[in-house]
Amino acid sequence: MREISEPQPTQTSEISAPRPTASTMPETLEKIEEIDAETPLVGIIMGSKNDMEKMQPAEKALEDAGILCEVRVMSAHRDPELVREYCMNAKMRGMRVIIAGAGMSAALPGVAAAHTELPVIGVPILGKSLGGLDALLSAVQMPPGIPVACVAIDGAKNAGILAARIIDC
Ligand code: RP5
Repeated sequence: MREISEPQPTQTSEISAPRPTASTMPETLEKIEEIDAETPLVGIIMGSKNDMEKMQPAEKALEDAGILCEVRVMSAHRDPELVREYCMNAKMRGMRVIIAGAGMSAALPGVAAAHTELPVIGVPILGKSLGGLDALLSAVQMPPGIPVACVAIDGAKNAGILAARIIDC
């Protein structure tokens, strides 16, 4: 019959206290926390600086919800390369949602959605003619597979609230 022996001591003498690694060093942790705290979760983009006032309620809604966002002007027609680059990098930068506002032939929400896997919320902006229907249809009539969630004409506030809800899910 085999005897049950006392558990053999392991080589504890060679095991020393864990050394601080990059991930446990207080100053590194501090830096990581700083980076996290400064990463915008929502990118608010718009086709013209003239859209700024109409898009402001989105920023305000996110601010009220305690969600960090960044605001950028870039036109799908005038700065296509910038839009492409911004949207392609958004997810990698830690963003969760893009809000895209534009008026007239509002290509920006759709072009944004074409270049990111993030949810894109389109805000059609009322222009000088057609009662904003031009922008509404441009944002809403997306081909299958490239979704844009579209709020009302000049509905930036709802876009901000919706983005906050998506992030809280
Ligand atoms: C769109 O054309 C912009 O989003 C803006 O709403 C509209 C007019 O642009 P601006 O002439 O005011 O720059 O691209």
